Amino acid sequence: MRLVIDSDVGNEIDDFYAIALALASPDRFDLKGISAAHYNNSRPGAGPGSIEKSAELAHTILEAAGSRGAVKVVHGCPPMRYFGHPSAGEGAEFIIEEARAASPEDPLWVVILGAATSSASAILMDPSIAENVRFVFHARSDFTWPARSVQFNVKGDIHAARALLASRVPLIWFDTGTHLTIPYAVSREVLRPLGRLGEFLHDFRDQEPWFARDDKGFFDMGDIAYLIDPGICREEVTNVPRMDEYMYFDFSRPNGKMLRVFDIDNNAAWNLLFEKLRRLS
Ligand SMILES: [Ca+2]
Repeated sequence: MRLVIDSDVGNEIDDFYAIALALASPDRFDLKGISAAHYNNSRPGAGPGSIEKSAELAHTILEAAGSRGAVKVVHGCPPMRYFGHPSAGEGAEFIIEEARAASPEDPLWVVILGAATSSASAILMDPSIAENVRFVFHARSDFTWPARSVQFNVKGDIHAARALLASRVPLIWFDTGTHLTIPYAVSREVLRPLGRLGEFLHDFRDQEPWFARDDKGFFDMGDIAYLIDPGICREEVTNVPRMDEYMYFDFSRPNGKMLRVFDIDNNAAWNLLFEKLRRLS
């Protein structure tokens, strides 16, 4: 399947695991590129420099996978300022270009693992791409669903998340909480020996103490694992809510239906990663 990953990879370790799983699955994905997304928190590199930071780390994981140059990295768009108005930039243009090259029978899947700015801007700039595109939005909010979202990616660009929910693009709301974890000792024993990429993924846990914790969630890997084997997740069909500027959902005027993925089998997801890396190494 045609795939673009829209990722704030500069922010977190789990985006690395998601991108690695996609890179290790050429039998499943035709990875067209990575759009480097902004993020905003108190971590170094956040804010105005975050798009550049995400782009830099996207190149780092491509290098570790031996795919540098083979997969395009584009700079995502800065946060939207007004609801309904796109934020122009390379990320949106790239998604439009790839969507135009796709078709309803062979659509472009865009997996959004950070704020949804580039993806939402693409659909606002050219609504005609809607039938050629599918969005998977990592919008984890399992404690507050269906009342509201309090999720980092949603908060990162509320205008953009609202635009996704209001669009005609088929949407998967990916909401599996903190289920994906792997103890440090297990990733050292099982993941690290799996080639250069496995070694990189494990060793990156040493960059920050909380990456190395046994209960660290590797949230974003779930979205890619789901696209490889939906059978390892549980999902439901739900109405698409509107969302207000305070991130509260409103189901009174639904915008069609969407899939909400709300559970993932932890061991099955890790085994998928190990199996793919084993084949590469
Ligand atoms: Ca992310």
